[in-house]
Amino acid sequence: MLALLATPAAAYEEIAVKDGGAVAGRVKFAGTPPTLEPLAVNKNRDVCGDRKPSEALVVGTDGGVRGAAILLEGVTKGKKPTGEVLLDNHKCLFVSHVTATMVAAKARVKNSDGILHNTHGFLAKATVFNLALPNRDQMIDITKRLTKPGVVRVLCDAHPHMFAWMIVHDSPYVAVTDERGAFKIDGIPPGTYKLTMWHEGFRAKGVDKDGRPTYDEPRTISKDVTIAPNGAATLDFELR
Ligand SMILES: [Cu+2]
Repeated sequence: MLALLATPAAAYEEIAVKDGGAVAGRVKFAGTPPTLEPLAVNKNRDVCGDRKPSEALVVGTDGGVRGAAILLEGVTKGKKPTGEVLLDNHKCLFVSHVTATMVAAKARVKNSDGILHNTHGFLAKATVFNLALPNRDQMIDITKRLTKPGVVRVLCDAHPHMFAWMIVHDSPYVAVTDERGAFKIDGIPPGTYKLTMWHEGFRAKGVDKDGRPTYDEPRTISKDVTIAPNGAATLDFELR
């Protein structure tokens, strides 16, 4: 999975996409999802509270899975990236728990709390960013740190219950499912592609030496999708 997402990419080229199409769908949980134990807070309980929910698996309306990433693979020429990622330390959780961007697209980390958070991103074992944010409303731009595609695991060095994921893709054709499990990617040059769903993994395995909760490995499911000129493809994924 990591190898798949970390394949060195040809430099992405922005073009005016002619007759672009879209793909949309949902990620749903099949069967009864496990109930995840809340996570104990190790310090700053006056601000954070004693426990926080685990966001490793969030199943909402009609079985929709929030926080799955959807990556359209192999697009080397396409639309201009839009939007930006703002990863906020908010009430002692990372908001959003899963974010997605592309290499060198605008991304920032923020602290909305009045306590120290230390946002530490890893690509495999290498540190991508390591940012102490002691002050409320402090913000640091990490755009230039996002030089390689891959799945960045984000931890807070101060609070073991805090973890998140930042998906750095090699093109802007990436999305994260909403609370309904829905996603949409548009402006796609017509063609046939692989569409990959990534989910972080959610079966609780225990805690590591720092008291950080551990879950099973992230999962991926890939499907082929054909985008017709001005077409709208639909593709669903099932997590179990
Ligand atoms: Cu923290």
